[in-house]
Amino acid sequence: MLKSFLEGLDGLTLECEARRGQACSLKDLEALRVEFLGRKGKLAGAMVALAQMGPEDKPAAGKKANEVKTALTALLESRQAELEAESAQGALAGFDPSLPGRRPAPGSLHPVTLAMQEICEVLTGLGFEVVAGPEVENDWNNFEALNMPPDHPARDMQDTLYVSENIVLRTHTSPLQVRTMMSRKPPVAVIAPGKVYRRDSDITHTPMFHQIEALLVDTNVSMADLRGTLTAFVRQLFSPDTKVRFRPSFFPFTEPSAELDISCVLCGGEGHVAGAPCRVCKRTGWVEIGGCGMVDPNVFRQVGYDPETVTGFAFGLGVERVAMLKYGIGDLRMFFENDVRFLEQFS
Ligand code: 2U9
Repeated sequence: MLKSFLEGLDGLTLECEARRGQACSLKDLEALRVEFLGRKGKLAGAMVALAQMGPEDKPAAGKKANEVKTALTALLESRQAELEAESAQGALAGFDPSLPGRRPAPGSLHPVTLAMQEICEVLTGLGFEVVAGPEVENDWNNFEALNMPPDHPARDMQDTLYVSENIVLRTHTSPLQVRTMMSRKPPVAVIAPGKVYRRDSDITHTPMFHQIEALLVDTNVSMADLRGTLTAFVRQLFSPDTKVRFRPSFFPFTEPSAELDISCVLCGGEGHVAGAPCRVCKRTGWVEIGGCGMVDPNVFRQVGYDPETVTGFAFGLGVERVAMLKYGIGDLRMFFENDVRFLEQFS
């Protein structure tokens, strides 16, 4: 009786060993576990026989039954581990976790943005406050308030991008200073950076470009203040020995007006580099970076400021122009082509 009992138990182990490999899913394996180790399973059946044995056979039979239970459990558990490993590998088919990760290419700021930021930093350091506003403007803010009456040539359809009869894409950032003066009393010290639009397109002009303009209004503001402010500004923006030159000019919104030149950023005003003519200033020693002047009394009258009480200066810079000089870029079109080989040099 004992012998056949023990042989039967060994048979269970052998059968389980043979069949565990056929379990191809965790569900199959669970069915196998129930068949061998479940409450009504094969091992449980053997235990019923064990209960009926005589006291002389029970110890050996019990010991064997326990060993077989342990063996069956181990066989089924090891198969479970195999199945789980297989399914994990299946989900990751084609994935090699030892490969290095893909690093996303880091972006960088556009050189025009960089120049704009640097200009704003210097001017806010000198006490100016940044103002912003709409790129779609009404006729009054863009022209009329700035001493450009309806028959002014700048209003020509040839030069300005019209949205409707009285609405334009701002042709300069000056309407921002108009808005500022309409909503505040003097003193005012603001800078207006932003995109502007003109009906112009060739190698040196784009329909959209960036300007930054400054306006200072207070009692007793003079042209000497303008010149001193601009000198401090360009010395911080370019280099400490940069010189400033005013050339007489005309703008409707300033009187007197001047073109603003600085000593050449490449040759330092010498006009030549290592004996050769300077390619940046064409031997003149000077480069133009913008314009400036004293605010025209007509502009003050339009915004409700008293030109007998206050005076003011204003200046304007083309940001693409500043960026070309600062970073040594020879062609305006580079800014708009967005060639990654160009852009990544500014990271
Ligand atoms: C108000 C009054 C006066 C702003 C000024 C310029 C001269 C100027 C150019 C620089 C290069 C335009 O981008 S550019 O082509 N700007 O020459 N801008 S004075 O004068 C103002 C502005 C606002 C109320």
